[in-house]
Amino acid sequence: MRPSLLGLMALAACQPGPSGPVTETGALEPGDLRLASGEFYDGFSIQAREGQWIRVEVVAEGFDPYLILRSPAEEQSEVDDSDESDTRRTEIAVRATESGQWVALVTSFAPAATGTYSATIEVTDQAPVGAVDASQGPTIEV
Ligand SMILES: [Ca+2]
Repeated sequence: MRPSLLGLMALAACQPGPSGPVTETGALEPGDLRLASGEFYDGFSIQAREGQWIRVEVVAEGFDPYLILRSPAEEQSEVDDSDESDTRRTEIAVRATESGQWVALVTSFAPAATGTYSATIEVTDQAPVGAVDASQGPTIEV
C-alpha cells in the first residue's frame, strides 16, 4: 500500500463521513459475552464524529431485542426497547455528542435469550426521519 493512501485512510479514520446503511446478521447464542444481568450480547463498533447521527435498527427472530449505544468515553449510553407494537424490532437514532468509536450492543430484553437477528447501522450528517436528538432534552416516543 502506498504511503499516500495510508495517510488518506488515517485521515478518514479521524473524520468519518456518512456511512452505511450496513446490515449485519448475527445470533445471540451460548458462548457470546453476557451482560451482568445475564443477557447475551454482540457488540458493533461505529465510527462517528460529534454532530453526526447514528441509527441502529435490529430485527430479531426468536427473542425480544434490546439495544444499548455507548459513547467513546462511555458517558452517554442510550438504550431502547422494542417498538410497543412489534416486539421483534427495535431502533435507536441519536446525535453523537463525541467523536470516536461508539459501540452498539445488540442484546435481549430477557436474560439468556437466544436467536438470530439483523442489525442495520447507519451514520448520517442529517437527522434520520423521525429521529429525536436525545442530547437536547427529553426523549419523545415516535
Ligand atoms: Ca453472537
